[in-house]
Amino acid sequence: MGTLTPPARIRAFDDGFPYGPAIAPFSPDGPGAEVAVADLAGDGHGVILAGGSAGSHPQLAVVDPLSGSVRRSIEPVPTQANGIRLAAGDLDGDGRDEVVVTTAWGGDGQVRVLNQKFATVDVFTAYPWSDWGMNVAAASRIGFPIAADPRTLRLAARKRTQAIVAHFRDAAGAAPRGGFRAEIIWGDGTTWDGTVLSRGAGVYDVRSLKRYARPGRYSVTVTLKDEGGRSSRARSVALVRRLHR
Ligand SMILES: [Ca+2]
Repeated sequence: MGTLTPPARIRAFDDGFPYGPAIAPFSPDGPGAEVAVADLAGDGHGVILAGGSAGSHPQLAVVDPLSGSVRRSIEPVPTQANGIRLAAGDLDGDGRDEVVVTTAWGGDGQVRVLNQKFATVDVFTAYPWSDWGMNVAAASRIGFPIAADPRTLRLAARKRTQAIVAHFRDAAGAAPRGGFRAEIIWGDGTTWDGTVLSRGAGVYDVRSLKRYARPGRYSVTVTLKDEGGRSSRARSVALVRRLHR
């Protein structure tokens, strides 16, 4: 919860009780705060995001919820904006939250998607006009995240090879029984079920056999799903070279 008018103060609550310190994300003469929570690492631990609610040069501050300290602060939109609005959610399904930023009334009216390092990965206009300001929202995650780590596979064409196609790390920890299944879209028009190998402590490899007919660069999408409806998606790459005889 944050104060929209200055001075900016943020307070987290757990089941109705204050959790962690009262947070002052900006300087005392700064704006009020818009608030979002993002699990950037996909490990079940969120950070608090504070956005300047009004004024030019709006800041996006990343706050440690336990200490209340500002880990970093950036300016995610053009300086002439009049405050920003924030949301966070896992837009690409890899278990780690992206950050969505847009401008308040008087800004450029564009929606920006930032990755976990706060680099802009997408910019779009939601409405055919600018200056009006918007709020943004993203769907909430259900349950603990499963962080996906893609791999680069180096294979030879026309040769059947066994490969680990993706790693996954479940923030829920080790499952009591193997309830995961994996689907691999190979990028050459074929789809196959991968073998899920538990490495312990909630870490999984997905393995499969594959034979590509032709050399090239293929996008390999690996989706891990559990019985409870959670899922995570790794976008791996297969570099397939010509097989020399
Ligand atoms: Ca993501």
